[in-house]
Amino acid sequence: MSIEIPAGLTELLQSFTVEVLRNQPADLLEFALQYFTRLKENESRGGAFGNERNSSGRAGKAVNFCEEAMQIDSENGDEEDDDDEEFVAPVINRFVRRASVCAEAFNPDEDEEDKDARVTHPKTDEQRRRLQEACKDILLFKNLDQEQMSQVLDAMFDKIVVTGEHIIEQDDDGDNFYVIGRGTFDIVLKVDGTTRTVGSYDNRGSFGELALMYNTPRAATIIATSPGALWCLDRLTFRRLIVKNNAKKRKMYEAFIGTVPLLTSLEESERMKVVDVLSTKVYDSGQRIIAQGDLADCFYIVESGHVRITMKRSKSKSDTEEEELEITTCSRGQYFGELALVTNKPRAASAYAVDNVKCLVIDVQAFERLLGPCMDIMKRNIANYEEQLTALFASHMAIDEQNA
Ligand code: 1OR
Ligand code: 1OR
Repeated sequence: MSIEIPAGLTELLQSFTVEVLRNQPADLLEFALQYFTRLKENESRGGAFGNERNSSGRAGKAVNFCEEAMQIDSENGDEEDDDDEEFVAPVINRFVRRASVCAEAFNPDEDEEDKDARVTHPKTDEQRRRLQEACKDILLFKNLDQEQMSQVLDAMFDKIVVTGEHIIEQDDDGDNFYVIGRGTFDIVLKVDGTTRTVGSYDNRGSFGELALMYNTPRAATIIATSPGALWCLDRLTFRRLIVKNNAKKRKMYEAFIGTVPLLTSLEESERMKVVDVLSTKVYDSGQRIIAQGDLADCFYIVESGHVRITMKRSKSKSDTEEEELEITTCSRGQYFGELALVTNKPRAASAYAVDNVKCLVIDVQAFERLLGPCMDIMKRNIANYEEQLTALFASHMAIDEQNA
């Protein structure tokens, strides 16, 4: 005897299960009641089942289950007009890690704010101050306007971690984006069965953006190597604010990034990933951008203006007094600040804004992750620096001797 499975049962249970995993409701029965009531309401409005999308096997937005990976720059205009049918989960507990999730529906061109989607975790003044301090150098937040930034700060919640704790496990689905409040963390990569530590964070920075931005499994494992504290931003808020901003950023920088000589060896899609992680910084004429001898954590491309690179050297062989020699100037499309990241040494030179300067800034982890294909060009230039350094110092020495 064969038992016939009613049409739609699998999809119905699947979508419900996804919503349960997504929301981790405290009262499952109550959640189920609300979920199926909303579903029925949608159906009577023609929104849920029996529509073209679902009959073709693709989940519709009306029940908010497993959407296909979002193309940030895609032409997903077909989803624009069914917003009022979107299912809003009744119970949301964002402190709970979700076991497995699928991509939330999101249209970056949508200007309409979904006020119901806002999440607020109350904080004391002291907590908010610490959070602001932790977030002030996070590149992904730099392009947000004041209102967006304040929504991000409202939505963040803290998490205390212990030594050895795995914050993120490679290949898992993404739940949160993390900003480091304090503590040290290793970045561990598993490739072909071998596990190795490829980098670390030391009391600053952020991680966990990739899975949320591109709907991919976690690209690395992050392990706490000391007791620490993290600020977490839930997936939905991250996508609503950061990914939306990235769509705008892509439009803004697409043309310029295509003209940067260093990046010509990257595919178009790789260049767009660079745009996703970059932030911009402006400097007034005379302002120092890099100080020789400092530890390095980012890389710069000049978008406008001129940057003077200088190097210190002793005034004479016996003298302890130093002077700054101008060694080169970078202009639009040129880069600097790669040397310390490639050699893992302190900054070899200083950089100053000559006029009003705007730079694209990329942090060290994104530099390592995305600019591998450009490494040959950079290494060739670094070999040139060494030759030029010897020549420059020799010529100054000759001038000094003539003057003596
Ligand atoms: P995620 O959501 O994929 C793991 O979760 C996180 O580790 C990832 O986001 C990044 O925020 C962070 N490769 C992959 N992920 C990295 C890397 C990385 N560095 C930090 N993450 N690197 C390339 C290794 C070949 C750079 C290592 C320094
Ligand atoms: P960084 O991370 O060390 C300072 O920070 C940056 O100045 C450095 O990376 C380079 O991007 C940039 N020698 C050393 N650094 C240089 C040089 C340079 N030119 C630019 N930078 N030269 C040799 C010294 C005479 C090149 C002279 C043309």
